[in-house]
Amino acid sequence: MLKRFLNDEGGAVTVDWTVMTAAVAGLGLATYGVVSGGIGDLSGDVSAQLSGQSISSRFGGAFSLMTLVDTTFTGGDRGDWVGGRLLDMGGTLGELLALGQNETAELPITFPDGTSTGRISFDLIGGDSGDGELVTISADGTPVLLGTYNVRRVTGEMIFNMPDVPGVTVTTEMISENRNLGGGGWTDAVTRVSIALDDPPSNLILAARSGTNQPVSDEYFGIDNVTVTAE
Ligand SMILES: [Ca+2]
Ligand SMILES: [Ca+2]
Ligand SMILES: [Ca+2]
Repeated sequence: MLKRFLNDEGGAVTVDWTVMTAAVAGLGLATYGVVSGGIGDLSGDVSAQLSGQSISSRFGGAFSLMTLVDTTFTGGDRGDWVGGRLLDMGGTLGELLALGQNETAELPITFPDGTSTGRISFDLIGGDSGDGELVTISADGTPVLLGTYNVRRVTGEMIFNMPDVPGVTVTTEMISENRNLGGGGWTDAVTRVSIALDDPPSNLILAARSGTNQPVSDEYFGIDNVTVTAE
């Protein structure tokens, strides 16, 4: 019986086709009936989300904290700093940007639109046998921090003076003093410097100038662990 059915090539294909297409069409209608409510609901949600979306033309309010610079001079990476010299002082000082006799190093900074506060932080190192020389930190040419380093003081410390500059707040925190941290055999001093700028300009040049008067093998000022953030 099966053999005869398999060998039988007769029959009305149109009847089978009509029944099958009717079944498929019916299934499609049934499926639409089940999901149409959900799809309509979802497309309504998407429409509401898209039409309610606004795009800000300013960064203002679009960011709360943005890191612009994070430089440790590791592996000889000086970031955007211009001037000075990359040296590995060994010890716990390691790689830093050193300023020798009357050298200046500059960091160009770009603050995004909408920055209400710019924060610049770095370690300032008084290295080796400094004997009362001055280091000057400036923002766009205006001195914001003056420091002296004198290894011959009993404490081997740095002493700071902050000029009164409107919109600029400078704080210093002593990290280490009167200990040899690297470089020559003399003791060194490390101070964490933090500079807060209210409504900073879009482009600002941070500069550090060393007033040392002997080679870097004797004395230097150093910069390390630089971060700049925008809020
Ligand atoms: Ca370093
Ligand atoms: Ca030293
Ligand atoms: Ca000197």
